[in-house]
Formats: sequence, structure tokens, C-alpha cells
Amino acid sequence: MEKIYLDNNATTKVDPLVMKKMLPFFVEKYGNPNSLHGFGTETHPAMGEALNSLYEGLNASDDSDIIVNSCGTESNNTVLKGIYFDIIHKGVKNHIITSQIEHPAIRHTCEFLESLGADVTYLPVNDDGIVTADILKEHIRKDQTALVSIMWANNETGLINPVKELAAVAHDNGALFHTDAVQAVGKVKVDVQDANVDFLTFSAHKFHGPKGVGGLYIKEGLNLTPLFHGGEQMGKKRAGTVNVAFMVGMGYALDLAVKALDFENQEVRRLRDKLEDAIMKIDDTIVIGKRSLRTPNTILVSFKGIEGEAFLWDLNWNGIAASTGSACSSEDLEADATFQAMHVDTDLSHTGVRFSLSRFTTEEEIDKAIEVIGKTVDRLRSISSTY
Ligand code: C6P
Repeated sequence: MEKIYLDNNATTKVDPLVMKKMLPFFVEKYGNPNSLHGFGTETHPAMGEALNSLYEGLNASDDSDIIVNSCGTESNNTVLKGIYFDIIHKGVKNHIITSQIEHPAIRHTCEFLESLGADVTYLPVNDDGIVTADILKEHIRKDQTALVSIMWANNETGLINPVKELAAVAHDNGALFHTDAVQAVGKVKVDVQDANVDFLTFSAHKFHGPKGVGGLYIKEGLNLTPLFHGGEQMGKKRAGTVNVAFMVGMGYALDLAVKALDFENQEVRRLRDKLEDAIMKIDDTIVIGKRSLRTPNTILVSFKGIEGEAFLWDLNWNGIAASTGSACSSEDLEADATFQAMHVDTDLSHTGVRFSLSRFTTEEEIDKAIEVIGKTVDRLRSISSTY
């Protein structure tokens, strides 16, 4: 049976071109980049090239920092715990603002900081599921809020927050601004200078790079206490031997993703819209969030009377991979935080299914998915006594 992957917000396949670029750094050029001998130094040009791609891809200035690390979760932890050590623990300020719709890598880290005494506000969203500048203005405390951390795009709905406006509100009130852009990079234009963010999180496996490598942008002039202490790698900002192959892979993956942005916003969007139009023709179905406010690849849909878990099993049985929400909360099985924050009707709130496409998704796959989804809804509703 042909398998169709529609769970690209969980992870993406490594672009074969990226894989090819990484391969020499496993068995040929395997030296430690910090070694003084040739095995070490021969890795430097490729690392330099990768860093250039990261700076260019995010439009970071030469004086800013981009720290290569293990994942988006690490970047989020580095920012939040760095702010805790540098500002809160020193008694300078005690308030952090985030939102109710953040990924667990932010929410759970904030909860941990609360247990250490930090005061955290979790902002609600408006009726469209967006964290607006006005909502932030209501809750920010002038010269008392240390950090505002709001995601660029939501992983479950794809809804995009007005990051540039939010950063401006944070700065007007003397706070630093971080954005978790894990679901934005490679899907929409991300320009750290234009948005004027202080810190930005990204992760290679969301844009056809390898898993286990991510990055943190830090604006020039700013510093964060590192999460890892040890060697002097990454300008002493993140100790640990650099994974050259993965760094090279992430740089090249970002290069390709930025070049493919027009394709993403035209062709991937067209296929997403085609799938969404077909899904919307099914009775008692809602899609969460206005299409125009979402990343071009994502749909979070609720089919009344159908449990998300049962639906996913059936889809999987028929060769289609989707998810009920964030992959790392899949034990909860539902996009609960998102649904609660958006006050979605409780009849529908336990039925969320996320479909997420990529530049490798084909028209044939979407046509097949439309057929299978329709049949699956009919079958499950016909055996459900509650519908
Ligand atoms: N979200 C999802 O199914 P890592 O895997 O650590 O590089 O990235 C974590 C992460 C951080 N922020 C956002 C907005 C994310 O979407 C993710 C990963 C996946 O939605 C897996 S849980």
C-alpha cells in the first residue's frame, strides 16, 4: 500500500540533497573541528558555509550570534533559563510573559521557572486564535517584565502571530522578546532584523534537515548564561563537540528552504487549500483558524462525533499519517491547549486532527487523501452511536 505522509509539522523527511551534503562528514572528514590537526581544520570551510547560510537565511547581522545546538527544545530552554539566571535570580525583574498556545518546550519550562519563584503570565488569544499586540499591552508591566516569549507560528493550527508588533510592545516596555519560530522557518519569510526580535528558536528537522540539530539566534549586544558549561565551542555559548555533519545539513537545508519559499506559498498552499476545501464539504466539520492567518501547509480539523484517536488509527491503517496535535503531547492525544485557548465547542474539542504538508507532498497524494478521509469519516460516523 502506498504510504502518504501528512505530518510534516511533527517532522519532515531529510531532503536527499541535504543528506548527500552531510555524508562526507561521517567517514571521511570526521575530525573534531576544535582539533588543531588537518582532520579538524578540514571541517572548517563547510562549517563556515553552513553558518553563512544560517545568517543569510534568517537575515541576521554579522555581529549577532547564531548558536548551533541539539534542537528547538534546547533553544527555548536556553532562553528561558538564561533569563532566569541573568535577570530573575539576580532580583532585577521577576516577570515573564508567554501565551497559552505555546509548545510544551516553552509552557513546561515556564511552569518549572514558576516553581523557582518566577511570575509567569500566560496570555490568552483573540477570537481568531492570535496573540495580538493589544492583548500583550494589557498584561505587560513596564520595566518589570523581563521577557516576552510568543511563538511565530503555532504547531497545531499554523496560526501566525504578529511577531514584529509584539516585539515592539515588549521593547517599548523595557522587556526582551523571544520567538519560537520552529514552525515558521521554511514556511514563511523569517527576517530577524525586520521583526527586531532579541532571540529566535529554530529546528532543522522542520525544514527537511536532520533531527537532533537546531539553532538559537541572539541579537548583537545580548548575552545569555549558557545552558551547558564545558568547552569553548560556539564562542563559549554552548559547550559540547559540534556535530559537523548536522550543522552542515541544517545550513544547507535552510538554504534550500528559503529558496523554496515561493513554492511553499504557492504550490504547497494550493494543495493544502485543495485538501481543506474537500474536508470542508464533509458535514459537521470545522477547520480551526482562518486560512489567511495560517502557515501555508497546515490544517487542524475537527469532525463532529469522531474521536481523533480512532480517526488516526483508521487513517494509518489506510496508509495516511496525520496527528491529533503536537507529536510530543501525543499521549494526551488531542490538541487540548490550543482548543482550550480558542474556546472551541466541547463537542468538537476532542476530535482534532492535524494535516501538515511539505514541498514533497504531491497532488496524487492529496487526491488519495481526500478519498480516504471522506470514507473514513463515513465509516466511523456510521458505527458511532453518539453522532
Ligand atoms: N513540534 C509537533 O508535532 P524540537 O523537536 O525540540 O526540535 O522542537 C520542539 C518544538 C518547539 N516548538 C514548536 C513550535 C514545535 O512545533 C516543536 C516541535 C512537533 O508539533 C513535535 S512535538
